[in-house]
Amino acid sequence: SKPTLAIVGATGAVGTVMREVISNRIDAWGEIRLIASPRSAGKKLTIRGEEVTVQAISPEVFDGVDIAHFDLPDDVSAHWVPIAAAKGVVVVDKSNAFRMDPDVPLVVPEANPEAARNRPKGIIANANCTTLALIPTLAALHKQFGLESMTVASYQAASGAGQEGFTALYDQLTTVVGTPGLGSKPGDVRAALGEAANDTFGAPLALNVVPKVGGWKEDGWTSEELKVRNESRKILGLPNLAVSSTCVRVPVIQGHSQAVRATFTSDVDVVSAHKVLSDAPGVVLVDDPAAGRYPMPIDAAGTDDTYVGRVRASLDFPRSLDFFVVADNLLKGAALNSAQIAELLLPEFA
Ligand code: 11C
Repeated sequence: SKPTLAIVGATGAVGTVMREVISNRIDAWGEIRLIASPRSAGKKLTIRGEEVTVQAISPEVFDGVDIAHFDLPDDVSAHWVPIAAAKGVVVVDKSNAFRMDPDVPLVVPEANPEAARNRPKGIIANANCTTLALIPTLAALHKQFGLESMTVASYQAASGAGQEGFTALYDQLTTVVGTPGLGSKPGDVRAALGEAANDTFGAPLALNVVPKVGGWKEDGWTSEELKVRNESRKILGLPNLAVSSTCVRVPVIQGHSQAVRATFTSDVDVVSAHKVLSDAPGVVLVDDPAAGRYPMPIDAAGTDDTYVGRVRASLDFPRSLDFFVVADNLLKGAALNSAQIAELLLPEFA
């Protein structure tokens, strides 16, 4: 019989996309349970065209479940994931709670699918959405040219902060559009939007960019910047990869973009890089600037692939390429990658 699947955190921004992704991919699953906090229990949500009643999270709700997708806040995942895993459930967890645990593989199917088989704790972690946008491109280039270091600047969408994120951006945009002339004097946008506009992103996002994503960590780095560094190292199996990352929130709804300079151990040129990227799984090369073709979030949003373009040989850095990547932060950046991980496990349940 087909394996039983659970979606934990089924009601959030990623949970909603998760239900769509599962509904639209191969129908490999028997029963699908939707699980959320007691607050959402009893709600009816649609998956595979059928209404399913949301169940409150409890140890018993995992009885008979084969694979569970978790999308919960870090501390809530840290509590519930081991409870599900102790019941023999294979957990695919999207939080940050287990990503750097040496006994938990951090899997991106385009880069390290084999890692999913070795999971001593019964847990597989799903990477951060910013890391995930980079990995299919980096993995392909690394295989061919040997990645040595990278410098990254991100342009991250509001929906990285969940439902609250894009609601806040739409609200702020509505206000600034109704107040013509804003954005040319210090403080005028802040005054129009009020103190509450700092709540979601730390500063207003409409007509602005905010060079802070995540929480503050040691020495001025943010959690998001450290995730890009640590997770890329782990997924690519390059513990000493030199990484410098600056993460920035921009007034985009869906789709995280990144400007990257990557340095390799071998010589690299644009023609060979184009060839590698054209053949890379999960990567679409969009690189015809003269025709106005380069990757952008308005074209990537709602799609499964990661996009790369603006590939240039760095002028002042040997063995280096500059390029621009974009991926939907809720799809490849979250729900889709988890769904792909779960599909890797299917032969074990055949
Ligand atoms: C953002 N990347 O765009 C974050 C959200 O570690 O999974 C996801 C945080 C994480 O705000």
